[in-house]
Amino acid sequence: MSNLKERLFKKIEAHRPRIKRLLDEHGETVVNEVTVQQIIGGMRGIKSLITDISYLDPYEGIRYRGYTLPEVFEKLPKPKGAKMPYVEGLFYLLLTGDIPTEDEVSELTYECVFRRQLPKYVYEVIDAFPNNSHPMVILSAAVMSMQRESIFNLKYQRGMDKTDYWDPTFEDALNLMSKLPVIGAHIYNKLYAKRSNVYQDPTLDFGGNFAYMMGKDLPYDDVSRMYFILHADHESGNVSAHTGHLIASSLSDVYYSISGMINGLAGPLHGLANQEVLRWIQDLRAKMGDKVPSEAVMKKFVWDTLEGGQVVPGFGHAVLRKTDPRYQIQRDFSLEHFPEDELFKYVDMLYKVVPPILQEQGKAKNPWPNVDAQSGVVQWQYGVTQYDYYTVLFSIGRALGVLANIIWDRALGFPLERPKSITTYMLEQIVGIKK
Ligand code: HAX
Repeated sequence: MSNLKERLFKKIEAHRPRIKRLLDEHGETVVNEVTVQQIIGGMRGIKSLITDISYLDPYEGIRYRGYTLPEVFEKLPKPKGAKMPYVEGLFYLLLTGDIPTEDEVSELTYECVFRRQLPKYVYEVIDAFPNNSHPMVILSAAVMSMQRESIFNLKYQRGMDKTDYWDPTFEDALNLMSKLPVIGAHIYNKLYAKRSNVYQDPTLDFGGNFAYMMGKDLPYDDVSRMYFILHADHESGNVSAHTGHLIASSLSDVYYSISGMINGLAGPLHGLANQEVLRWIQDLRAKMGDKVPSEAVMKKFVWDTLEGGQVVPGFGHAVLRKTDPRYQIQRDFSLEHFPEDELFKYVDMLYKVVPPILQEQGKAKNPWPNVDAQSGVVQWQYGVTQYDYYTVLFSIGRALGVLANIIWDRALGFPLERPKSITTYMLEQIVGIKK
């Protein structure tokens, strides 16, 4: 058993009695009351999911296993010469809650290199798609095609004790997580770079090998590490994380779950917003020619968007009530590496003009930018200008958190998810509306 798996097993054994005690001694304790607004309004704010992998505070932003993002970037081990940490180290942290040592990350990285090899049929599935398919469709289908590889599914069919479910799920998760960057890079090379027979570099880590397969020079390796780590988790209630968890709760394996997660992320109100931001800015850029717009022009562009009944992509959030720290970290990176870039100047001006406009309009509860407002600009700067592709990158990152959660779901024996629905008439009766 690997060091990581051994440590994880100890943590699981220590955690199981905590869940049992909560259920046995406090199963009937009321945590929340639910309002009509919450039932109709997408279940906002109802405390009804449990995860220890990350927690989102509306004002502070995300913490992974108790660590803020700056702490995560500072504390996790980094490859030689890199400024950003190993993605594998982040996965170790998400799974165990412990910051791994250099040796522990090396062992996991080594383990993942062996699992990176993509079966030939997956390349064929990807290659079979027409070149005008959206990359998220191809990604979802490629993951789905690998379901036959599931060790969990095989062992389940043969019969397995419930307490052992986490073990083959861990194996599936490590296999899928290692292969996702290879799938992502192959989709990029097929659709945009038109490069075939791209090899991997087994001496490189998750982020380094991804940059290598994308054909991008340094520091795109660090950009990739930063990007995957920033997008890894945002507690359990967001659409992608919740979809992954929900599907897995029926004991579907991680291939079904992550394919579903990808489909949820592909919506413009969620992960696709990073693509939408770039598309939206390019519309204005096309009108402006080479010039950066004045503040007055930018304000009009924002108002026109709102008055056209559209949302301003990259702004607002269902939970956050301040500037997203994931935005801030990418902004700081941009300020350090390309402060004079024209596209960055657009984004920077939006940071200035959008919040007061959303406040004046008075609808959005959070007028501040989220992660997606800034992430496309960073990719663009390093040559990934095909913005349809950005949500694929988000997916590779998000899978890390969702996979870690699914392993823990299995370890703690969380049951099939099944909330209760009622009819409109029943709700009217509850509040006393008479027909
Ligand atoms: N532009 C215009 N209107 C906005 C807005 C924005 N950026 N953000 C919120 N609103 C509007 C909502 O559409 C809603 O309008 P209606 O009452 O007419 O339905 C109203 O303000 C109240 O919404 P809210 O409670 O503040 O926000 P929600 O929790 O309902 O929605 C969203 C959160 C992220 C979906 C929303 O802010 C939005 O659509 N933002 C733009 C798209 C975007 O950037 N999505 C990515 C979010 C981060 C993420 O998940 N990344 O993956």
